[in-house]
Amino acid sequence: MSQTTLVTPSTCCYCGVGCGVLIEHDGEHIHGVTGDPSHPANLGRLCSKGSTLHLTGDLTARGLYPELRLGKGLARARTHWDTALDHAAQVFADTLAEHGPDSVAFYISGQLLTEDYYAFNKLARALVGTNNLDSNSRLCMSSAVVGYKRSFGSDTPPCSYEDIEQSDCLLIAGSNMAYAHPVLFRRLEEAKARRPEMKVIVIDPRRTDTAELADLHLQLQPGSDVALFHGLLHILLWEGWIDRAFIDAHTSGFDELKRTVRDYTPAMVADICGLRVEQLQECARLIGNAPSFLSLWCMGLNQSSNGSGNNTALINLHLATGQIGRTGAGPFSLTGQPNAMGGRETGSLSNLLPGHRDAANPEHRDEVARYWQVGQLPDSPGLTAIELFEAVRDGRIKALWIACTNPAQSVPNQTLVHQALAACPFVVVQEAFFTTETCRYADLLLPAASWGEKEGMVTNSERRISHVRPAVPAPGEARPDWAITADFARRLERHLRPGQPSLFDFTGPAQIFDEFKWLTEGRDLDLTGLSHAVIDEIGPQQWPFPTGAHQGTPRLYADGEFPTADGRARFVAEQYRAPQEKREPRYPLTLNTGRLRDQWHGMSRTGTAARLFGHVEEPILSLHPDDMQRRQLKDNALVRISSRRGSLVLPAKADPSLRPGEAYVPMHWGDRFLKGLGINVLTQPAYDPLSKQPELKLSAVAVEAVTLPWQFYALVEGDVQRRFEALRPLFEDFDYASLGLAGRDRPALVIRAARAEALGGEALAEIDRLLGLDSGPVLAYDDPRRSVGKRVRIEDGRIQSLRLAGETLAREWLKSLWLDGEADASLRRWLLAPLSAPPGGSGQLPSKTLCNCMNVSEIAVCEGISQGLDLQGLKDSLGCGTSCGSCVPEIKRLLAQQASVA
Ligand SMILES: Nc1nc2c(c(=O)[nH]1)N[C@H]1C(S)=C(S)[C@@H](COP(=O)(O)OP(=O)(O)OC[C@H]3O[C@@H](n4cnc5c(=O)[nH]c(N)nc54)[C@H](O)[C@@H]3O)O[C@H]1N2
Ligand SMILES: Nc1nc2c(c(=O)[nH]1)N[C@H]1C(S)=C(S)[C@@H](COP(=O)(O)OP(=O)(O)OC[C@H]3O[C@@H](n4cnc5c(=O)[nH]c(N)nc54)[C@H](O)[C@@H]3O)O[C@H]1N2
Ligand code: SF4
Ligand SMILES: [Mo]
Repeated sequence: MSQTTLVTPSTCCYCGVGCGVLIEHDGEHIHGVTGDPSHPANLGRLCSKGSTLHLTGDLTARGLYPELRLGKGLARARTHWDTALDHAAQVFADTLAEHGPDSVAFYISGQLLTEDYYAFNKLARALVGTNNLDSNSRLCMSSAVVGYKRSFGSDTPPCSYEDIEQSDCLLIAGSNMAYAHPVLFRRLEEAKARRPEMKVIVIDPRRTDTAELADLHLQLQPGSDVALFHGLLHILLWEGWIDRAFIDAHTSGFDELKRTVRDYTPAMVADICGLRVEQLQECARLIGNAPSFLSLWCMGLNQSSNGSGNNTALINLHLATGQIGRTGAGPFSLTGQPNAMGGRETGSLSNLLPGHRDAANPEHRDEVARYWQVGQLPDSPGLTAIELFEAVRDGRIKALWIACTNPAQSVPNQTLVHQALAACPFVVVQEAFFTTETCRYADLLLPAASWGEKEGMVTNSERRISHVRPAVPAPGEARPDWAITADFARRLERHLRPGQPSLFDFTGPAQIFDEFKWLTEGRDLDLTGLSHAVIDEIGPQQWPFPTGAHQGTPRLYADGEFPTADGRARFVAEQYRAPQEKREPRYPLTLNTGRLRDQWHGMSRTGTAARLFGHVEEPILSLHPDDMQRRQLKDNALVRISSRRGSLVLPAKADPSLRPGEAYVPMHWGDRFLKGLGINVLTQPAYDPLSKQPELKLSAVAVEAVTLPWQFYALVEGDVQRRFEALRPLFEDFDYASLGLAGRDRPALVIRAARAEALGGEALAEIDRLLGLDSGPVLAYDDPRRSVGKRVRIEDGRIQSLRLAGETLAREWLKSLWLDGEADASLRRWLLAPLSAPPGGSGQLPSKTLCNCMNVSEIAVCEGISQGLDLQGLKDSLGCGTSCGSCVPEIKRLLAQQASVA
């Protein structure tokens, strides 16, 4: 292996900001990742996730070889690619022959590259002849797609990141950018520091780190955004803060909308939204008087049974004020996944076709069919994500192909999803990490190359296309997604189109992109001037970029021309509808779910980097302090949270950033990391009637204390993935069990669990064996009368693993001894004494790592603050916040709290 460091410029595989990264490697392994200073999205910055990408490649979690199960109930066995794909082609061909094209479905992902998407699209629509091709973007962006199309006539977000820096008034609705788009948030923080007169409005039922930056935070009742936006328009009209000339020249439908919003009086809207009339007036004043007004939004608006209405109601504000097509102005939907936009471009939702076309439009179908040289494309509507899993459960779908997404964690109403996957006759899963919940159900499991190993294009939130480049070979026999798909398609062609020339003679991503791009010719997103080579030469570019162009397009609609039939943008008058589930006596709280700063979705990747658990280590259910008190709950008490669909046991914590009556839980814990099918066992599948996007942000729930006196805690260093797989099944018998990692240089698996009664001796012995606590240098203490026991393995003067059973008062103390590499006399004394509490008392709370880059704990920051240090002082003395900056909002929040206490 060569010792020289090679550098490959590529793109981060997490969020839709689309940061450029420089991958440092030796041709075999990736050693480091830094921000690419020349990439226009991030100009060298990275967040806590991007900068730790090189720590996430644990090979023991990766898929290396295809695995095939030859009958339900049997185990999967390793197989060859040829056998795997021939078998899949045979099963698909048989199913299609017997049950027709709509008996199979493809469920894909916003994390695929443009070329991967294109291959799947052609496979489903041109070869199989079904529109049953949907993606996890249904859970994510489909309301934004509907919103843009209804208002503008096409799915064309008009803005650029620079507009965020240049705007005079920025409205951020249902987006926690500080966690979910951190590098953009850094750019916003810096712009606001440079131009303090810039106003920021945040609309979110929680006081997030994003809201901390706001001049005005509207902490509205969840699900009431349509009423709020109509109420704001009502005030703008009343005050005359609208742009009549723009409305007359460039829009249609204003009179109808005016009639609609007439009813949305400030008093009524304040009541629906749980806000004060003055707050509405202040918000309207900021918008109505701003030279430029930009809005950003994300899942708080999209993941709603009013998702498309939320989008159009917000866009209405821009059209009414003429705030579009200018610097610092416009409605700017933030995309979540790295290539959510590419999915829209290639038509990867069941109702779309490549090139921003519609599957329901016969002309569009003809255009694509002609280009692909197939007779026709299917005209029956395809299933959308929620409908798709219902159809799988009902037996209508008999073969399901899943790629680059983990529906057995991320789709609402998990009970149904797990039933569906278990019942489906043939499930193919194309995955980079074989650890996910969905992989368990695969009859055929195919190893996919992943970030750092594969090549193609991605489009970020600002329509900018970047080249994702490989640095190292994929491990084992893992292959790029486009190649797997095309190889399968060619084998299926032998059954369906024998003797005809292949539709899938792809030679590589560059050639696939060139084939795809001509489907965008002359359309809003025209990419025909781009290619892999062009991007390599002139850097990432924003579409449209037609043939002959020399640079991309930063802003659209400057001329007030919109891609509708009459060239005018449309006001959409959609009434406010109350959310699908309401609080009621049996379910008196509403549950909101969302992201943590350092985790990504189902944690298949981030969950392999121990340090990313430092910020939040457990799936905490947050409740308003009043709701905790009403239930007489103390912090970290275990509670049962139930919805109409299922229930889970979780530790609860008071969180004053919530409104009373609301619960919040991070979305990341699925059945692997948390016993009980994960967070989405609770959430509801109800969806928006137009976008079919489910209401993941609002479910009615009940929370009650549970008594689970027999507690369990274990920590074991090394070989974490294998131990994880072996230990996880043994915790099915617990009422609560969460697994995660801890540490930095020496990762450990950490298990917290609880039951009503003591676990049997044999089961405990089996756990001890897997923890390496059954023999060797292990100190043990047991008190069988109380069913309490402790085990610590000490090697080379350090704790190597430990287990507490019965009660766990000493767990944080022991964890800190392990972290510090200490095994001193006090530990030995404690171990051999009946006392369970650690020396110095039992009140120690878990200490979280605020700054991941510099490894600075919350305790250290709080101590610094109490010594009088300000942000700069903390940076200088502790180093926190000096690298990626992701922790800065939280440090500011702690400083503000201290100031308000003082
Ligand atoms: N760290 C991290 N970053 C990510 C991801 C990740 O997994 N981890 N995932 C990426 C993806 S795919 C996506 S889609 C984005 C999501 O990015 P965001 O949408 O910003 O993230 P969320 O935390 O899902 O939700 C945003 C906010 O919506 C608020 N909200 C809930 N209900 C309502 C409501 O009724 N009205 C309003 N106005 N707000 C409401 C929530 O309180 C929450 O603060 O993040 C991307 N970035
Ligand atoms: N309760 C609740 N649920 C939610 C949300 C919420 O806010 N609340 N948000 C929703 C949203 S917005 C989204 S986008 C979804 C995300 O939900 P998912 O799509 O299920 O999320 P991921 O865990 O990112 O799944 C991507 C999978 O692809 C695998 N993978 C990574 N790279 C590659 C690759 O190159 N090729 C292949 N084939 N596989 C790869 C990863 O290991 C991972 O298992 O979750 C949704 N679910
Ligand atoms: S903001 Fe963070 S997660 Fe998003 S692309 Fe940039 S480095 Fe990656
Ligand atoms: Mo998303």
